Amino acid sequence: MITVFGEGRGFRVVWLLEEMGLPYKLRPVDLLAGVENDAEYLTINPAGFIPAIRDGDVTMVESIAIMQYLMARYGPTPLAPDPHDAAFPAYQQFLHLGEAGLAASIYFVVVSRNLAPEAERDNWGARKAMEVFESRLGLVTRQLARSPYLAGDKFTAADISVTYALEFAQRTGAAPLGEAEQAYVARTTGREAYKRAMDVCHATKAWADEVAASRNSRGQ
Ligand SMILES: N[C@@H](CCC(=O)N[C@@H](CS)C(=O)NCC(=O)O)C(=O)O
Repeated sequence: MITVFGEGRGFRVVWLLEEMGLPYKLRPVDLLAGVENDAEYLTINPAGFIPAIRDGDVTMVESIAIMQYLMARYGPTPLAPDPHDAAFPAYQQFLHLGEAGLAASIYFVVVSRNLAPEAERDNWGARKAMEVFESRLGLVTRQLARSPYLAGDKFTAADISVTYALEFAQRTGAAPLGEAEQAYVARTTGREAYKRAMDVCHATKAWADEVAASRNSRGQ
């Protein structure tokens, strides 16, 4: 049985597992309560960040690497086009851009704005991270003008990777999405596997519901 530790970017892993129909369990990790108090999780990932997985005697971190591991070990799956498929280069590029270009940069914008001491919130690093996010988002926008999904006509794990980053940006209010990105997110999150993943990821669901309720109360 595969165990996924933590939500956050662990949502990508849970969504992928739902798409692939693989059995798993989610073991919550509460970073806000202080990972230093979660001795069991620190034996899984001594660096203390989430997500991680345990699969038999395999332990791994890094959400994109975990997705690649699961697709390679339990595939083949249409979520990962064959390297000889014309969709493969764009798939590979956006799979990684979703984390390295989008989620990693917007994460530091958000933690700077919300968690840094007041005097350090507006800082060069956070502004640069915002620029990086926006320039990479431009590549997503350009691709969506060509095809409904990032690797072409078919949904792949690259869409899981990028959708996570776009939803994070949108929910935190760090970067509002344009019309094309909003339509894209509606398309990817309309999938049954996404909905099942949301039912499993209680913290993510509670956060999404809270954001939606607060926007509704402000008439947005
Ligand atoms: N590149 C990593 C990023 C992991 C990451 O930064 N996770 C966040 C939550 S989603 C976290 O644990 N932050 C706390 C920390 O880094 O100490 C991945 O894709 O898994």
